[in-house]
Amino acid sequence: MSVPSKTQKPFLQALAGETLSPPPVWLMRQAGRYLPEYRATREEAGGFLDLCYTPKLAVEVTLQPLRRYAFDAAILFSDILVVPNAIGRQVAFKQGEGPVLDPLTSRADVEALEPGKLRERLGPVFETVRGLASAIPSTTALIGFAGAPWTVATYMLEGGSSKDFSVAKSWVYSRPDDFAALMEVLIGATTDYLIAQIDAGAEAIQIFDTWAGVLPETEFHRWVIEPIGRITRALHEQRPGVPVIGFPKGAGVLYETFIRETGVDGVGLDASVPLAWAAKTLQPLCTVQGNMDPLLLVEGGPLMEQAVKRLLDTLGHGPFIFNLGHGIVPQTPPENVSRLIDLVRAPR
Ligand code: 1CP
Repeated sequence: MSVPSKTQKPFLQALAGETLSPPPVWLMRQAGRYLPEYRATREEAGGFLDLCYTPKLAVEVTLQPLRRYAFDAAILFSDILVVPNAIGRQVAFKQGEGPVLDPLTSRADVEALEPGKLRERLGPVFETVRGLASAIPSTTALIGFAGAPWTVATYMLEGGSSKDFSVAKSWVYSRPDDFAALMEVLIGATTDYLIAQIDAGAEAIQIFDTWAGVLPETEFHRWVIEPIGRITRALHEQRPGVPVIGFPKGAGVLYETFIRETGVDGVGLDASVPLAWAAKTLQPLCTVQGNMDPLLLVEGGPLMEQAVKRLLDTLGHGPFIFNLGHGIVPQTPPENVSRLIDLVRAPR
């Protein structure tokens, strides 16, 4: 039996620069709390990290949305915070709250990180990827992912979610050498982690820089563009042919420089990016992915229909992957997701 070639997978064709009609579609956080079957499996797992570290259950929740909807891609079920956990930090997810980490407070804490342990400790994640590679439909692509160093660093320094990123920014501005040391560790660990996901069967990589938009221009270059550029170049050199999508959420006009300087194959647009500008300025540079507001998916109805039409009219004439501008929110009615896919796939 022949291995399915890339040409059978619309998601990979779009990332290779092809214009497809209809465009491929998947949704960030397509597995998650809006699905009752996810809530049941999560209950069975106990904690959220137990779910991420139990391959059988992680494979199951990755496949759940694919049973309901014919998405063109599956994304490994895990979290960006397994990396800090694997290099020696405590990470906990309390039901209904965000993540909680023991914050790094000193250079000694940075020097005590254990990037050499990552591959062994994240063995269950690679086993999940291997399980998925053999379980997903032949036209569905498998996406591996990691958080970008800046976004992961914010959680490690703040000890969890943040409103103003004051602790992380105080490291950036007043302890630049300590911050640079932390970022070096994260750049190396993230590259290593993504290579291992590719070797386990991931066919494309997405790098989530959720908090990219809180940095001023100078720091955006240094701590968003440079690290993601280094990771992307390392992946392209060491595992050629595997496309990389960058998602520098909130980057605004810096999206253009981000694409030019990182060399990503695709870029995830957040919901605030103007579509005509994206079509003219960004789409000639790489494949664009996005960017419907996740709250319009909660709303459904004519407002969602108009948004889908506008996206297809504006970005559908070039390399494009339909997605949201950020992850699906828990209050999303599952039937609105079916309707969305029908609208994206309707003959035009
Ligand atoms: O069941 C639960 O209560 C946990 C909710 C949840 C889920 C479903 C968390 C906790 N993480 C995830 C899975 C997840 N996280 C995936 C895989 C599933 C999929 O996409 O289908 C991915 C790609 C992520 C990535 C992630 N985790 C990001 C980057 C993307 C984004 O949404 O911005 C970030 C910032 C995180 C941290 C995190 N993990 C969980 C939460 C609630 C958060 C956000 C905390 C915050 O807002 O600061």
